[in-house]
Amino acid sequence: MTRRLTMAQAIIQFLKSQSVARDGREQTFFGGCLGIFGHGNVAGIGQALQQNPDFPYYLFRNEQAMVHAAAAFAKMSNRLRTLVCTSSIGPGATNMVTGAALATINRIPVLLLPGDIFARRNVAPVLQQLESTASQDVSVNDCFRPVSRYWDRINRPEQILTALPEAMRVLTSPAETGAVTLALPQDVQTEAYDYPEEFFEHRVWTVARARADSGLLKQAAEWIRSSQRPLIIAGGGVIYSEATGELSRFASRTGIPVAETHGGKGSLHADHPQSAGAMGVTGTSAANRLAVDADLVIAIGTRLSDFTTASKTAFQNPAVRFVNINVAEFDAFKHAALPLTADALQTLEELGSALSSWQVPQTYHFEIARLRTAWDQEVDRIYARRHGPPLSQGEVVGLLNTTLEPRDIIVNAAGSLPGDLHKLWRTRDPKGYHMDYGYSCMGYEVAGGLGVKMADPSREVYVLVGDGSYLMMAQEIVTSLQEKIKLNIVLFDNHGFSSIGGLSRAVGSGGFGTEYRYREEGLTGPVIPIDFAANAASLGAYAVSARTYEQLGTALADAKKQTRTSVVVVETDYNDRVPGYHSWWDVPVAEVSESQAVREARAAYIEAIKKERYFWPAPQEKAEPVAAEQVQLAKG
Ligand SMILES: Cc1ncc(C[n+]2csc(CCOP(=O)(O)OP(=O)(O)O)c2C)c(N)n1
Ligand SMILES: [Mg+2]
Repeated sequence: MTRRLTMAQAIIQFLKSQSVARDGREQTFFGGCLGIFGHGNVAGIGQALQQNPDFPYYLFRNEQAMVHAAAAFAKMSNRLRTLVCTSSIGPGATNMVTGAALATINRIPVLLLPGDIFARRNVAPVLQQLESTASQDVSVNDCFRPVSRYWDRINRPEQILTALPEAMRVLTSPAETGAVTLALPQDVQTEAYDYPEEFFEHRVWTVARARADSGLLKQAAEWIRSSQRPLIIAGGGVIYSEATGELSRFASRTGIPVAETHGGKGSLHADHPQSAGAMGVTGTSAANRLAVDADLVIAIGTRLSDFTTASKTAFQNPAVRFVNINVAEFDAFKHAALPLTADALQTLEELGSALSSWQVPQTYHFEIARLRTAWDQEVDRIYARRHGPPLSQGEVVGLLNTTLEPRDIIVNAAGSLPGDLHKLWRTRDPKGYHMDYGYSCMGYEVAGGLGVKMADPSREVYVLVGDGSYLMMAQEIVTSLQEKIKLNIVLFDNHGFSSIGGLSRAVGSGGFGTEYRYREEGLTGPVIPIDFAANAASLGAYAVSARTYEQLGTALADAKKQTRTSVVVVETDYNDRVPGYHSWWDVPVAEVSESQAVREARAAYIEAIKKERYFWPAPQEKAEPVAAEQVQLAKG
């Protein structure tokens, strides 16, 4: 039995039939398709989508934004669901490259279907075609290769019979997932083929919970038992694996403190006695103090990026060892760790049983409690500041944290907010803190908020966005109005790049080129006044500005009552920032310079870099050499 469909129709038909299951819970994998049509997809995928109204199509404003929305949707769904993105050829396609990189770096599944140049070739060069003098097998879609976990070009309609199952394998693999790109030549999309009926049958992809090697698990338990100052680092994998409850019990029972990466923030409730808060460059005083002397680090579901390891300076105990629990072997082996290549939930359960009633030493217990109290007081201090106007970003974060409901979600990505939120946000739900800090991509915020709300319309979504990010990509406000998907947007207007301005000052460059000012002898003129509320209102959003703490409280309450997307603009102080707490980030400073400030920054840099470490395997016992006659026997 076969069905005669165009290649594009067959793709949509196939995608509709795919489900995933974990722990026996099954759900449809694709929630629909986001897209912008052009000549490269309108007659192929566009026609197929029109013919399949049960596979919803959402018209977006910018292709990069649609990939961000798809990634946010998938992240919110713990990677058990995602969205498809369709674009035309040329600029529509390359606009998606940034989104693909974000998804792949964050290990989040998205399926991208850029249109491609004719497979038939006779009419080349077609509109928007990149001509190569060396090959006719190159198009702009080759740009997706390094940022995709699976990449393919479909030059014949029957190729999807083998390409789509591969795409699904990668998308649903916790270890391999990321962007999957299938480049679809414009002519092939419309070609018909007799597809076997079996291809369209309902198919369930099981997301397995891999178990660790029993010998390594035993060894890990021994390492934990013999440790005096263990520390858990919880990454995004804890949340994706739905291991937060198990982690909470594990931490309570053993007393091991837990520090969180951006991806792992929310793994523990902020009030949990073992919660040390944020880890690394944007970490808390508690977590970073515990990291310095830790003798054993149990890194769960984290890539151990430079922000987490403070550029490899966070762990200074000469005897520190690592146990890494990760579904991806690549991550499990980082820092010469004892690798438990396995699912977080499964492994925590097994480790918990292996440790039975073991607990951290009493003195360590008290130290954790003391550090936690000191950090809590610091957060209270920052929340209670009444600075300005313009307000300090820290007190605005405080007002939001005390105003929002525990299940509300904040969405953010770039600027000075990620650092402040990582430190200061008291998370009360595993999905409450949605941050892209793998790619830290300006412009993710509004589009990402849309994806989060699409994944769970029952929750309030707060998009926190800097003025720089807003100016880069806020147009999906229109999409949110079109789809009646309400976002609560809070725009922090500090007239430029406070984050990079601060960094520029730290490297001796005095904030050069980081403020939004008119050109007058350089970019040093008056601040460019931008009426963000008018801008948002012109798109159709409910928009209001606030300058004082009280005005902001009222504005947030008003905005919440609206049924359509709202934008609350609050002016914040460019120069007032939350400090760092015992941490460092490696940003190399010019080795030679005419500027005294740069030379001083370079001298400090040379000192700081000395703390960066390499990690080598823990000393291993030598195996007994096998006697010569035994070798002979074995060969015999
Ligand atoms: C797409 C992109 N371009 C550039 C950067 C580098 N960058 C990081 S933060 C930042 C400034 C962000 O400005 P804003 O959103 O106003 O936040 P603020 O720093 O003022 O808090 C820049 C340019 C980035 N992260 N992403
Ligand atoms: Mg700014």
